[in-house]
Amino acid sequence: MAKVLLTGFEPFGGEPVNPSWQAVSLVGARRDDVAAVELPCAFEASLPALRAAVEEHRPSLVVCVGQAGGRLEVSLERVAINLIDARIPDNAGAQPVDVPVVPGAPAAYFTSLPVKACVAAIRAAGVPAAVSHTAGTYVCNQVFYGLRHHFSELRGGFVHVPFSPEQVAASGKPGASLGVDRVAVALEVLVDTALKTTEDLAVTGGAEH
Ligand code: PCA
Repeated sequence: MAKVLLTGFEPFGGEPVNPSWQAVSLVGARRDDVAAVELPCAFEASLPALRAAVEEHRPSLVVCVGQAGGRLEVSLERVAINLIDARIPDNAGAQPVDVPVVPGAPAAYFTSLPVKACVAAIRAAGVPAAVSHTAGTYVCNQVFYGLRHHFSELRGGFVHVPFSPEQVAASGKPGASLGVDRVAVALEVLVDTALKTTEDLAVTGGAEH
């Protein structure tokens, strides 16, 4: 049985691919201890799909991964908020605005990944990475919040990844990108670091804005 569950998302927003799933599936193919599952980019279906994956694979560590176009680095998300405010419709056509992920539940949860140690290890492997303090208000934040609310006993968190160079090239506009192979390296380093780190590093990862 796999002890690590990695999830990526299906393409959304008009993109033909989603680098989160491309990288996650590479890691899943390389490692016996990792199960790779693709989640739908749809508010109604995403958390049931996550639940099914957790029940099937019974992991002790869950890392959900999503695309964050425009980001410069692999972003280790620190906070999930109990809010959905969709800027664009999801893949099922739903566009909820200002509704909670879980009615009556706490405003936010923190990741239980050692994000500072993971950032340091990913950078040491030659891939740009940083701590992020917002996972947005779309399906990724919903999945991150649901993971921490429904599976709080599991070690888990969320990682956003930049567009791939192929996506930026196809857009015909300048923009930040990171190759899917580099993202896959970062995810492997992250998994190894999370599995062996019980206490996070006390180094700064904060931001003024
Ligand atoms: N990124 C979106 C949803 C799916 C994905 O890969 C987000 O950041 O919410």
